[in-house]
Amino acid sequence: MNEKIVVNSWNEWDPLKHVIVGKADGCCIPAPEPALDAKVPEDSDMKGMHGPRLKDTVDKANDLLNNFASLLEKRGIKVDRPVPINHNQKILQNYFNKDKNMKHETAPKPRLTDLDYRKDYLSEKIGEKKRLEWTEKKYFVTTEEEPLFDAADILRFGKDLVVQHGFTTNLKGIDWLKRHFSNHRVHTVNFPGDPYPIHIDATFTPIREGLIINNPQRRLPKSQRKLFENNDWQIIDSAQPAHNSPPPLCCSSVWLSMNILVLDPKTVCVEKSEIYQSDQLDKLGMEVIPVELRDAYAFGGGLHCCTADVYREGELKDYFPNQ
Ligand code: ABU
Repeated sequence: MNEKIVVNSWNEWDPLKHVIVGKADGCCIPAPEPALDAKVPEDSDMKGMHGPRLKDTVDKANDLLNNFASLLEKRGIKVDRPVPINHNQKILQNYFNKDKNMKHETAPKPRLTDLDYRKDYLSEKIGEKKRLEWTEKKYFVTTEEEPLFDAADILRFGKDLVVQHGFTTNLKGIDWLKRHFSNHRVHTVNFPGDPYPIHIDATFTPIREGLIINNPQRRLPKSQRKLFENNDWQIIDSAQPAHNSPPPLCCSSVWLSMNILVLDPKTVCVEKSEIYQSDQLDKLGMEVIPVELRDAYAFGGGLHCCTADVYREGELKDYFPNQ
C-alpha cells in the first residue's frame, strides 16, 4: 500500500510510463458567476443551467475515460485513477467562499513535477475569484494582486517553462513560478487571438523535440518566437478542428482537436473524430492512436486535460541553449 511513487516528467513528449486519467463521477455544470459567463458563449446551451450532470452523460463519459485508461495500460503504461469527490458542495477557504462549488473537472492538472495537487486546486479557486474581478472591472490589473496560476497554462520544455499569461495565470503567478523554479528559465507568452485565454493546451502543443503545432486563430506573436527560432524549433499551424461547435453543455472550444496526449516522440493519442488533426500528425511521421473521448469533453476537456503525467522516461535537458 505504501508504494513509493516517483514523479518525473520534464517535457510533453518523452516516453510516458505512468499517468493519471480522470473520472467523471460527481461532475457538475458549474453554477453561474460573472467569470464563467465571460467564458461561456451567449448562445451556449449551458446558459441558465447548473447542478449535477445527468447520470447517463456521466456514465457515457466514464465509459470513454475507462476505455482510454485500458488502452494506455495495454501499451504498458501504468494508470492511476482519482478517488471521486462530491463537487456539489459549499467551498469556504481563505480566498474563496461560494455556496455551490459545482466544479466539473475530470482530473487535477498537476503538469509540473513538484507542484502538489492542493496548490493547483487552491490556485483554481483564487482564479475564479480573480477572474470575476477581471470581468467586472474589465482590465487585468485587478488580477495582479495575488499569485494565480494554473498548471494547464504551463508547458515544460526541460529547463525552460513556457507559461501563458491570461485568465488563469497572472504575472504575479509567473513571478511565483520564477522564484520557486529557480533552476528553470520561465518564459511568459500570450496569444492575442484568444478572447478568453484559459489554458495553453488547445493553443500551443509540442509534439516532439523541435516541433510545435500552434492554433492558427491564436498564433504566437512574432516578437515572442525568438526563443524557438534561435534554437531551430519549428512552429506550424495546427490542422482545423473537425467540428463547428463543441458537444452539448461543454465550455471548451472546438480546438480541443489539438488537446492531444503524446505517448512518445513517435506516438500520439488524438480524439477519434478529429480526422484533420490525425491526418496532419500522421503526415508529420507520428503513429496516431485514435481515442474516442468527445462525449467526455463537457466534463473538463480533451485527452490532455483529463490526464496528468506522473512519469516520463528521460531527464532534465536544455532544449534552448540560445536564449
Ligand atoms: N483546456 C483547453 C481549453 C481551451 C479551449 O477551450 O480552447
